[in-house]
Formats: sequence, C-alpha cells, structure tokens
Amino acid sequence: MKIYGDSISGPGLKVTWVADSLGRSYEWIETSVIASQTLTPAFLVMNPTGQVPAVMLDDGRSLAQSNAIILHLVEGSNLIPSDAYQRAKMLE
Ligand SMILES: N[C@@H](CCC(=O)N[C@@H](CS)C(=O)NCC(=O)O)C(=O)O
Repeated sequence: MKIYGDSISGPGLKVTWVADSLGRSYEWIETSVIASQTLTPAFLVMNPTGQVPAVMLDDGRSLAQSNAIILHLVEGSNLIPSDAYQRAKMLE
C-alpha cells in the first residue's frame, strides 16, 4: 500500500498510526499541499477533491478520506469493536 500524505498534516499521520498499530507495511509518499502536489492530474485521479491523505491499495484501487481509509484498514482487526454500540461510539 502507498500512503500519500503531507507530513505536516494530521489526517495522513492518523492513517500511518493505524497502519503501524496493525503492523501493515506501506510506502509513504510525501505529497506537499503547499507545493500543490495534491493538484497534479495523477493525484486527482486518485482523489478528485485534491486532498491528502489518499492511499493506493496493493490491488490498484485508491481510497481517500482518512476515516474511510482507517475503517478499511481496521476491518477484521481488534482495533474495531465487534459490539454495534461500541462501533458506533468509535465512529462518533
Ligand atoms: N476530511 C479529510 C480532510 C483532509 C484534509 O483536510 N486535507 C488537507 C490537509 S490537512 C488538504 O489536503 N488540503 C488541501 C486542499 O484542501 O486543497 C480527511 O480526513 O481525510
């Protein structure tokens, strides 16, 4: 998995913290918002909103929005509660 993020931006770091907690390997692709690297045609294909973070999964699919990415990563792990109420509290 490749994580496109800006190291001065919290949402991308959140994704790496979860990936690290899960022991998932990833490649960090530094993508500067200030240098408009989020607005290149290649980046916009991955995330049309032009925001980091975005990830490129190993199967070639991309995903944006830190909480959506995190939810995808934690699926089936002990970082996501099995109890419906606790899961909703996590999303809250
Ligand atoms: N809701 C988004 C927020 C992402 C976000 O705000 N990213 C900022 C950096 S912290 C960004 O890429 N800004 C560039 C822009 O909006 O043009 C998430 O959680 O992933």
